[in-house]
Amino acid sequence: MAFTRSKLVLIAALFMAGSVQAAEVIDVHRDASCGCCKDWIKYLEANGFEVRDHVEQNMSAVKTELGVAPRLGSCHTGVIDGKFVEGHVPVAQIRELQQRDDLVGVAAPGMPAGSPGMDYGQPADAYQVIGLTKDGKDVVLADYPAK
Ligand SMILES: [Cu+2]
Repeated sequence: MAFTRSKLVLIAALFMAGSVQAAEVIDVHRDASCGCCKDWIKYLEANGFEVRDHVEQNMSAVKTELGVAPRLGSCHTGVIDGKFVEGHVPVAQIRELQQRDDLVGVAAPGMPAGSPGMDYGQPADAYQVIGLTKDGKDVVLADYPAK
């Protein structure tokens, strides 16, 4: 009896550990008509995220509420672990954001061609991925060259 119960607990623990890994949730706020926003969502899903999609009437109000500095603005705004992910940010910098306590958000300002969800086979723009610190400073997390 005791053996059976501990076995069940072990199985439950393994199952929960597996499902936590498989379903890392990110909220994404976007305009209804935004095509590249949907392509970024597909990119996240292909990388193992569970996306909660929120169609918004007023994205600029959403960005203000989430603390996205206007200079960092793009189309959609994601939220993970209570921090913002603005625009077409690659997964590597979403991971870095999650690991850094000094950052409140990360952004790929504008809509750079060649960034995830903006890659339609055209020449890629050079772009930077910027972290926003708790005290309001921009730090460059990545520098992608033009291609
Ligand atoms: Cu976009």
